[in-house]
Amino acid sequence: MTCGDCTAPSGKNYSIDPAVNELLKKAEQEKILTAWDRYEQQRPLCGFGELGICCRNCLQGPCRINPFGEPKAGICGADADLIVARNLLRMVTGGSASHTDHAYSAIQCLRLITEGKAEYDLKGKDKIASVAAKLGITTHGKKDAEVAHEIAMTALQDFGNFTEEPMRWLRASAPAERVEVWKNLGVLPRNPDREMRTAMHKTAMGVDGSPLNLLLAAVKSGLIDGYAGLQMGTDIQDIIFGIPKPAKSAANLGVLERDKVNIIVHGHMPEVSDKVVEWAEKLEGDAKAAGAAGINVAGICCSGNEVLMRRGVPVAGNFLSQELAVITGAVDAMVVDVQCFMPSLPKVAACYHTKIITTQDIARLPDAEHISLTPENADSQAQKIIGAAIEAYKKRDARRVQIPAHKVEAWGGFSVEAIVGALAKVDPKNPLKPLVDNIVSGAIKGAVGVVGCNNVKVTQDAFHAELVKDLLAHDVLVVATGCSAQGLAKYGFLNPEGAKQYAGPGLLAVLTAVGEAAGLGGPLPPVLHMGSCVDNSRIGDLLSALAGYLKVSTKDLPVAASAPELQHEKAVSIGVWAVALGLLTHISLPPPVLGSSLVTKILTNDIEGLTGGKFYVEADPHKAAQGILSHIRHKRANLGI
Ligand code: BF8
Ligand code: SF4
Repeated sequence: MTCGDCTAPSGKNYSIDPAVNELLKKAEQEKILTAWDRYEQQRPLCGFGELGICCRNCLQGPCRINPFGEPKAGICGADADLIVARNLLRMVTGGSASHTDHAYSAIQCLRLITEGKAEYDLKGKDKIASVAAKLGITTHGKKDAEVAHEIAMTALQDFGNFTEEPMRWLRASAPAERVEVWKNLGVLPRNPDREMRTAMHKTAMGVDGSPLNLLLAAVKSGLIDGYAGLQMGTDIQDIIFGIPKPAKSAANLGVLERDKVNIIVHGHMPEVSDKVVEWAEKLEGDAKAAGAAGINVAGICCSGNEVLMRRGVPVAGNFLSQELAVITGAVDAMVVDVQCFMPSLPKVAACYHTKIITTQDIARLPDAEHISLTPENADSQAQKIIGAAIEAYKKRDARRVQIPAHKVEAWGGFSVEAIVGALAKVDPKNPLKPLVDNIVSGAIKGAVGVVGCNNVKVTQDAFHAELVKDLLAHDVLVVATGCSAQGLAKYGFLNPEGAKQYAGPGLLAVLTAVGEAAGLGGPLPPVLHMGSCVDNSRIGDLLSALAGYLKVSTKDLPVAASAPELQHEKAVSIGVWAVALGLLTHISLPPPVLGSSLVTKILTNDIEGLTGGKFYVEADPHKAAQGILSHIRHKRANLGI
């Protein structure tokens, strides 16, 4: 691939991140296209696609529905409601498939470790015990590896389940009250693979013609996402790589270092990112021999979150920063695994010395180097990756390096275990009591999980930051994951100073009391970084624990979720799971459903009568904050607090 065949980009400000805006100017000077430029080229986007009223499910089509007149049905007679519902089910199932396949890789890795065939240790001994306990696996007299093997096989049994019994992992993880609600709706998934196959079957030409039935199947796909994707993924990854603990690090492109070999880990699988970090430490000497001061690993997207959470590795940026990281000219290798890396990367990298390295056989990029990394060969392949990065470093052109001077202290590692551990310093016998007491007293009004992506349709990070500012100022505790957490990190929401800057007085007092009791010497950050997108299960676990303590349903808690800048179909699946848990789930960009008033009404209104949750679409961050606050007040009033 050659560089320089791009047309000049527009150079507008598309982000509130000063590092990104600085590098967009460099991209313009160097005539390199980014996602923002390609977005401009795509506009106007297809209205049928945006509304969800295009169907390509058979070869008689594609068929389109005219929202203003005729035709009102496709060739087979499918109307807008049916087409939108079918498309949504495929989208949610697509997201669930991504998360489930990710979790499946982790499960296989765990199985191979326990069979002595994989080049990883078991670092999360405490997690082995807690996961075994919830699954009803006895541990007495057994070695950790034996119990971990039973855990892996139990997970795999869910994927081999041919009975009508619902998934064991779901029943072991979700609150009993929720399981009953989902059972009554007929949406409890049995074998996740079987349900996803059925979802594809249901949506084929000439099968399910009921929009309502299809939407219930979408809820089932959301539950697959929640329990076969997120929950299994997090539980198993914690067993292999350890339960995260709070750790201080830094965020934004200023974490790149001019005199070191810079390696970016990007994607989602800690099997890759954790190994790269391990071998980067071990092979520092090779980098020094090549004239560098050492090796600096930084993360983008959820791979970055995984190694921030467990190893304190700095975050270079979130989804929309990935091309800009290459454009610094300082990245020697970008190592990707699965999900959320742009196919544009080799083209951008062709303008520099940067090596794009793919590692998973399901995810190849033409013009990238492929170093296939599996559980069985992880050590040797990780060494090859580091070697390739060092070789690339030797070709770096120092004149083209521009590392923005933006770097902000950021804390990660707030697993549920870590949060409960910090609270236990205040009340060792009853750790949740201090949190609940402060919610009851009104010092903390409620909690919101702010999650999800960047989306080129909205200014990068702006919605995350503005929404969170308003919530914190009104004494709402914020937890974050995914690219949202990485975005918030850049503006100081993830460090103790941010508590003083952003938190309302009630929230600040609690953050200070807990932070000091936990030995941090100051307040906790006002936004607690709970991890990657699969780690949204940690938010689910926290909600389950709070609901259990208060003896109420998760739907009754003064909490909400928001994915302000969602882009990936995974984010839609997570949103459906959150709605199934009973949460008000805010989004600023609607998924392609507006072509059906029936589907839109069910998702934003009627479903509340079934699960207690619903989607809330609001494109203005301050109005969204008001809407969420009024929901929290309403839930508090219902609880009599
Ligand atoms: O799984 S937040 S852009 S990186 S999809 Fe992708 Fe969205 Fe980022 Fe993590 Ni999640
Ligand atoms: Fe058209 Fe029906 Fe075929 Fe879809 S399934 S493309 S609506 S004929």
